[in-house]
Amino acid sequence: MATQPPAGDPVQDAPEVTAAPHAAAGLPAVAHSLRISRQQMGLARTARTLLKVNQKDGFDCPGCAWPEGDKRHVAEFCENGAKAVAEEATLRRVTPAFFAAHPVADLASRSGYWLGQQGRLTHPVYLAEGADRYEPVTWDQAFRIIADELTALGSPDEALFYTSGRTSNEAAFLLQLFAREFGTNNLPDCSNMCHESSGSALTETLGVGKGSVSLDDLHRADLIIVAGQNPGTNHPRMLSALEKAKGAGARIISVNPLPEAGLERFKNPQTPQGMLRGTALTDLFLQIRIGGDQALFRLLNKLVIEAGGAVDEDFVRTHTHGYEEFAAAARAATWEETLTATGLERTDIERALRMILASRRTIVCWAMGLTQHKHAVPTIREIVNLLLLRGAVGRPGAGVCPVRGHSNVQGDRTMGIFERPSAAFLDALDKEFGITSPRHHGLDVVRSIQALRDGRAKVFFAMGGNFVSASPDTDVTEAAMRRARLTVHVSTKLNRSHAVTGTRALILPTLGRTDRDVQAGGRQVVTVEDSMSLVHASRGNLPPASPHLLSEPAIIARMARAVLGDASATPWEEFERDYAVIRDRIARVVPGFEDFNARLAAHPGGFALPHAPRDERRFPTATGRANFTAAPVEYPRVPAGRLLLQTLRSHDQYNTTVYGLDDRYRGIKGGRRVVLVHPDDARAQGFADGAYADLVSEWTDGTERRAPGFRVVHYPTARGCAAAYYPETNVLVPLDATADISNTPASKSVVIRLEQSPAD
Ligand SMILES: Nc1nc2c(c(=O)[nH]1)N[C@H]1C(S)=C(S)[C@@H](COP(=O)(O)OP(=O)(O)OC[C@H]3O[C@@H](n4cnc5c(=O)[nH]c(N)nc54)[C@H](O)[C@@H]3O)O[C@H]1N2
Ligand SMILES: Nc1nc2c(c(=O)[nH]1)N[C@H]1C(S)=C(S)[C@@H](COP(=O)(O)OP(=O)(O)OC[C@H]3O[C@@H](n4cnc5c(=O)[nH]c(N)nc54)[C@H](O)[C@@H]3O)O[C@H]1N2
Ligand SMILES: [Mo]
Repeated sequence: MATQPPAGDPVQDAPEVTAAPHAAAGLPAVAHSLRISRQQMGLARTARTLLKVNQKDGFDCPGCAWPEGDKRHVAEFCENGAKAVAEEATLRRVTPAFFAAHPVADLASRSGYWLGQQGRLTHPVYLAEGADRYEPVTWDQAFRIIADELTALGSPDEALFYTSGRTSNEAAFLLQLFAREFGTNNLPDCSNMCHESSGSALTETLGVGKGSVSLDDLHRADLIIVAGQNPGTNHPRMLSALEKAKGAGARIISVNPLPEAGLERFKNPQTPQGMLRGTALTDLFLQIRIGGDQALFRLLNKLVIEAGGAVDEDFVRTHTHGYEEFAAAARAATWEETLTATGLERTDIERALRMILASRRTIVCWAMGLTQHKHAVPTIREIVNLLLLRGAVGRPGAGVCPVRGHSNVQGDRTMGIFERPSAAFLDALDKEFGITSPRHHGLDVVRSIQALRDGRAKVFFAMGGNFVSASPDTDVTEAAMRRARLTVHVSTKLNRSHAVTGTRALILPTLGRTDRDVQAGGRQVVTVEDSMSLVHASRGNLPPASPHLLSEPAIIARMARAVLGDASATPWEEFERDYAVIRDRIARVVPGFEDFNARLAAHPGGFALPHAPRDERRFPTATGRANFTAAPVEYPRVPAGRLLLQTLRSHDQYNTTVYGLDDRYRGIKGGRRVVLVHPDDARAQGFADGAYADLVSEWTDGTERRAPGFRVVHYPTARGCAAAYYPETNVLVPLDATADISNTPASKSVVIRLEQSPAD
């Protein structure tokens, strides 16, 4: 069951550790991003590309989903945005000659870092049954292969159509239309592993599964709680917003098992004084135990209720449902249990309470630190409870702010990439296209893997992403993928999913965000939706990485014609010719997109989608009001001698794409196989700093999983907790370890023990 470090891979993983800095960004960030950009694309292309990131006539940064704001800096980019751009705009190429020289078995022995470093894919390639390597194939042949396999299936539900969150609105809309016309709702996406818990919790309680604040709200807030998020690395531009809010008097609480450099102090590279001194961001750091957040917020809610006059009674009476039941549950919370669950000091929680009571405009931001736990959904609902108590939803400067990951992950959902679509959405789609979409729900990521494993799914198609590396339980997932009859990846770069294939496999190379997209109808733009529901255009300006690339909409349109043939009345050819035609259809199907093309032209900076709770304090839930909820408090119980492992991102990666081997903000250099453990916990288990350990996860069914050879780093994380990078540690996350309700892999709470590494 062990995933060994790859053999024959020249990339050496030899981590060194220095003291972690206490500030993020500043000069080192600028220097680092320029170095990586120059290595990948040379100086002229670096200048030309970076100047267009997030400008109104440029392309949307392929990095994170943080919004741009209206007054853009000349270079509205951050270090990690620049790295994401360089990764895509690289001058390196993966050509047919590369595939001739590297059989699939060779690719499978390489690290993800090595694969990504080879450059942009240039030609469609095919791995025939029994062949040992990919060979070039024409586009027509590729679509014929897909059509043959799809039409041979016993049921459309034996096909899976995965989407990663870089896909544009236009491509996403076409993909879900194609899947439903073909006859399945099997549309798993990266959201299933990401903010699904947020969507589940918010839809039930507020009626809309998205954040309720704008950038302007953030600037106006007087208290911002950042829980389970590391913006310094993953949403660096958010630090500018926090800095601005601070400048206007806001206070910031960060809730995290790790002291994250970006949240401590931010050196704004856009201002001279920021470069020198920086701004201290966090006023109160609650160093919580992994998984303790629901208990923390439950107790805070009890204290708010008991504080007298702190509950916004008018709001509660007029707009909410379920207060009494919730208040009774909250009153039952105890200090004792909360201190055990959180590992916090009483005085810290009392300070947090005072800051909450002193604030009229409170925003809570969160990301994967809250969503990837067994009890993630009730945890996020507990945050909603707090905001409802304070009437802090649908008021300027206040609300919920789940900070999304991929740059268009939110838009893909809006476009219907969802395995459990609403009846209203399907009705609108059917009416517009004269089709009959299946009404039964499809499979999410975890259920897709189970279906492949059990032989119930046979064709796997991915619109971007790196499914086998991003998914939990690597060995199980890879074995499942190898059972497929056909695997198809629409990709920009090589990754491990291309080396772990079904009986037959295709790699279809596509345009990225930075590439110019010209179709028969002229130069095209695509659109994306950011984390704050702003929709705007994105235009690539670089010559495509190869003349053989097709755009994502073109690939779907041609696949649809090959598969559906004359049976389809959908104008796939017109869609490929001119994406404005796709937008006209989106306008008629998706609420909030009326007059899509006209509004896009009128608002180059983007337009905001409606959000009933934010705009009019209307809550389209089952009760017609905002719902208080009162789930029992849960937190992970860790047996003696074990640690709770969270799997997270280093500063030099974008999900499964590794840019480099450093994690500058945590003082790690030259390697990724590290495990961060509190010095007292490490010593108690006999591990000196620098010792090597195997990480062994223990699952409730008695099974164990092993990731060998991690350097132990004594690190000031919360007691009883550990941290190591994903995807190297995905092998430890059991497929069945998922969040209740959302089914998101619980990759932030894995019970492990450290074992002496034989190599040590
Ligand atoms: N440069 C870069 N940018 C990215 C990405 C990337 O890989 N690289 N990925 C993108 C994507 S898809 C996403 S979803 C986002 C991810 O953005 P983040 O959620 O910031 O990413 P993680 O590295 O998973 O960090 C999780 C944070 O939660 C904390 N945490 C872990 N467990 C707990 C807990 O139980 N309670 C609390 N309170 N905190 C906890 C961790 O210490 C860490 O600070 O970033 C997006 N942006
Ligand atoms: N253990 C653990 N597992 C996790 C997480 C965790 O925190 N811990 N986080 C989870 C989260 S939040 C997420 S979002 C998922 C990410 O899961 P994915 O979205 O599947 O993974 P990525 O690494 O973002 O995908 C990278 C690949 O996308 C392709 N690509 C890049 N740009 C484009 C494009 O424009 N078009 C197309 N077609 N392809 C493109 C490239 O080929 C690249 O290799 O991983 C999840 N897995
Ligand atoms: Mo994500």
